[in-house]
Amino acid sequence: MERTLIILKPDTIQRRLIGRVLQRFEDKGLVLAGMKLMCIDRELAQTHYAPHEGKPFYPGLINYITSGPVVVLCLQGNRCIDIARKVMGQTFGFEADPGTIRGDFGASRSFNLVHGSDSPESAATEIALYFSDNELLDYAPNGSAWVFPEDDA
Ligand code: 3AN
Repeated sequence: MERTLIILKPDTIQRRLIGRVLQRFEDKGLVLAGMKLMCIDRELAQTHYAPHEGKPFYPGLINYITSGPVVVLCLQGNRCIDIARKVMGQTFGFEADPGTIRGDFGASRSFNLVHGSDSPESAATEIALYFSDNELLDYAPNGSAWVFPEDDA
């Protein structure tokens, strides 16, 4: 089973969209392995976004992600990294397709509601940044065999 790191960013929390955004991932059948409400300090934000350091939007990105509480999720399921990114939609709300989180709730370049890991390598690094092993649960909810059949790994 693959895992990915999702962040419901400060705009999702301030706009009271936590439930509706989380519902998109649950509807798809992805399983919650971990979840916490927290504030990201500047040091953690700089570590997380180190690959973007030096880009013009980097200072704004750090200010945005540290501007208020976030909800951090670890989701689990076959192909969940790619699935979660499709559920999220393209980076900018004004380009994202309707039916995606960013397409349905976002309209800007900078406030894009959610973060999702973009590869198995970044998922492993990012999950370790936000969760210790004992905060992650490995379980199969009733019905998950109907979402992730054994012969479909
Ligand atoms: P994604 O989150 O879709 O993987 P990336 O990895 O290209 O997007 O960018 C990481 C984050 O940086 C985005 N989520 C977005 O918040 C921000 N970002 C990327 N490009 C821009 C930009 N041109 N202007 C403002 N913010 C940007």
